Amino acid sequence: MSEFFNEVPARIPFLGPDSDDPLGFRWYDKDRVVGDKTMEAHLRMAVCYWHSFNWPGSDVFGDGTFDRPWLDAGRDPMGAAREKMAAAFEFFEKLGTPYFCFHDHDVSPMGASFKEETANLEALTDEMAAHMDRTGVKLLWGTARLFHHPRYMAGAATNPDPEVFARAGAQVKNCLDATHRLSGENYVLWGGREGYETLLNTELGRELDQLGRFLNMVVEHKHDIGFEGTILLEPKPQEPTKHQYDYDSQTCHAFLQRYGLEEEVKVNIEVNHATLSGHDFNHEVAMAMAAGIFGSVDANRGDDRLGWDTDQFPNSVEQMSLGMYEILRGGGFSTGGFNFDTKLRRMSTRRSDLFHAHVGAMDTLARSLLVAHSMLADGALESSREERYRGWSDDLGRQILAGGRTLDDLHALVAESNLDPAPVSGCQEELENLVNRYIERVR
Ligand code: XUL
Ligand code: CO
Repeated sequence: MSEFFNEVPARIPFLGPDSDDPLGFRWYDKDRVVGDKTMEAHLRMAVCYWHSFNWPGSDVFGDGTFDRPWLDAGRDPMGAAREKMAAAFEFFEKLGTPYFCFHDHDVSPMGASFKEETANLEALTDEMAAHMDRTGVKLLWGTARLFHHPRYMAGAATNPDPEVFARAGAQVKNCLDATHRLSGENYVLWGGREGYETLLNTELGRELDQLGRFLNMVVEHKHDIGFEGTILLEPKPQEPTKHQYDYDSQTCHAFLQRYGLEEEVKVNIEVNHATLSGHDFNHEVAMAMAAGIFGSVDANRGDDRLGWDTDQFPNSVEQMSLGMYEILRGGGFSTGGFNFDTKLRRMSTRRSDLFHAHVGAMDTLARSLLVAHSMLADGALESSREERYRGWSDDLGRQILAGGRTLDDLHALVAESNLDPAPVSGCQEELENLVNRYIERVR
């Protein structure tokens, strides 16, 4: 079989931190045991089909710049889809990520009718299954593209027209069935157009009810077909829609509770979406962990001065170590993992640039795992955090939380003993220095 990435060796090797080889891993040593698991099992990394194979490098001002022959105009859609699939699996195998993720229409042409769309996906799902068997690469999650076709311009589940809702439901059934057939470990819903542009034409409460019903139908179907993966919402505050309902982890949690889904659905947190919502990545992870809805991560980064989703490859060990710390502290991934929802810059036009980008990103996550694991194992942050909240284990704290004290009680207590607790340092700079020490010393 002719190779697409023929300038890259059959497998990216692990060469260690002193290596200068740009196509060797310096930190990602998949079999290295960190705590109770290998790096591969901790990180569960996935390549995304869409930006890496189904995006030509276009932007709103210009055409595609990348060498992706299967995206050329005039190609037979099924033939082009097969060529793309062969290149994608060659890439996954050479890179050595255990997983990939896809949208229905990344792998399968839309066709002229719904019947054709369904048949295309069924045929290409069988072919994906064969590639997966051959290479051992697994599916982290599937998702339906409910935001691309003009019919979804005013939303899919939140559309004012129930026929659009029905079309979206049928599309999700196809994609969830395909994900199940491929033993996908999760199914994701990113509501890119589940929101509004202007309140002047929008019934916000009604749209939320529609979205709640849609998600319940997805969960009902999951149980009907025996899909055991996790259903995940992917929070994002805006872009493409001005306001999106799945704003951030905390908003998603309230939504899930309101529609009775908090035990059924978790979140797929994307780093760049976190920053767009005005939060740090580690905040989003910690909030989801606290609510019991942490599921998976779309690993990428934004740009400090650009207010949109730049989807760059993660390269900050500090940012990812802080997020990783919250993930490990909460017990790590179960069905989730790190999916590289990442785009090359438009000028990165060599075929090998896709490898350089992923190798750097995988090394960033591997090194961050080592940093986070040793910070947690040494307990340095945990012991000062425990000390900070120590009062809550004493009588007063326990009684307050158990509901055994009223405001009258507190008034009497404070008046009686003239309670006037002294402020205690939060030691923030000392703790920040401690994190930097771990980053400097990791090996
Ligand atoms: C968009 C985004 C999507 C989802 C899948 O910002 O992150 O790629 O991850 O639909
Ligand atoms: Co994403």
